[in-house]
Amino acid sequence: ANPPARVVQLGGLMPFLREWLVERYDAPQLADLDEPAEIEVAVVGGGAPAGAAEMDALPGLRAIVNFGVGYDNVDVTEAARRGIVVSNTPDVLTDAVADVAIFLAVDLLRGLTAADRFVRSGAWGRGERFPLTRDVRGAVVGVLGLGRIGTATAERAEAFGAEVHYHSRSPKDVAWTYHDSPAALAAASDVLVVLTPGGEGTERLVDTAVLDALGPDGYLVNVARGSVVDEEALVDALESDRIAGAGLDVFSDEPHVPEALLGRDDVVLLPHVGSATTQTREAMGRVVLDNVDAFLERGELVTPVAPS
Ligand code: 8YV
Repeated sequence: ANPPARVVQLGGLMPFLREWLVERYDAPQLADLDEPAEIEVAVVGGGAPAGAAEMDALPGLRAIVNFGVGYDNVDVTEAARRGIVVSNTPDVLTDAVADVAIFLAVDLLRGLTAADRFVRSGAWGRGERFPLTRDVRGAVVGVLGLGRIGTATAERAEAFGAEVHYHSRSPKDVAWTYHDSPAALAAASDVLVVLTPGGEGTERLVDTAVLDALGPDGYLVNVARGSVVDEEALVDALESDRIAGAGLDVFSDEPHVPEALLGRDDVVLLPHVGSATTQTREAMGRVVLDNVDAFLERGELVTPVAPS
């Protein structure tokens, strides 16, 4: 008989990663697990929760390997308390996510996907005119959270001739303009791009006050986590024309998108595709495997997250 599996799969992993995990480690799904006590490593996908309940179900667990750079689905504090280490997939998805962030910023300013809808509706053919939009050059792009993806987004914004402002917990050694609060950043921004991690420290960081500071000519982009934006406040600000529009790749309760947003022409809605290219997802999968290998071989993770 084969030795019992030491690796388990939690949540929705992509088919190629499932196959790799089965081939290499004979890793079952949590539901199909015979000997939970033998499991040392849990590979978590699709933002599936990994909290006290999952840790209780796997008494021998020593490492949680998360597919995704964001790990707000993992209870890192509880893991640390139990001596369980956690890894994520940084760096390999930075460009892909920053591409979507800048795409949404440019799209909102230039109305491109709205213009596509305009053509498809037959309006252009009937002789209607699409309204004028706004230059990207000279616009202020405000980056909320100047980490890896925030920095890559700021560099892209500069390449478009936009002016970059930012807010982070502390000022960084960069030439861009720092603001000491999200509201101050929003007040200075034409497009506010949310790029903070999700989780407790950032929950509803973008609230009514921040949206009102952004103002009737300001746009919001969120490619981080739905939890960072107060979604009800956002819908309210859009419905009362207190902000100009929003580009959203993430939502509070995915895949549920607030009904009130679906019919609006001033919003661009994406199904959480920031990292969703073949190359990037494969690279993320490779980082996951490297972490599992390194942990099983020498008890170390390649890309550990700092315990909170
Ligand atoms: C993933 C993401 O789609 O990396 C992240 O934090 O949000 C995306 O790349 C997500 O983690 C679900 O697997």
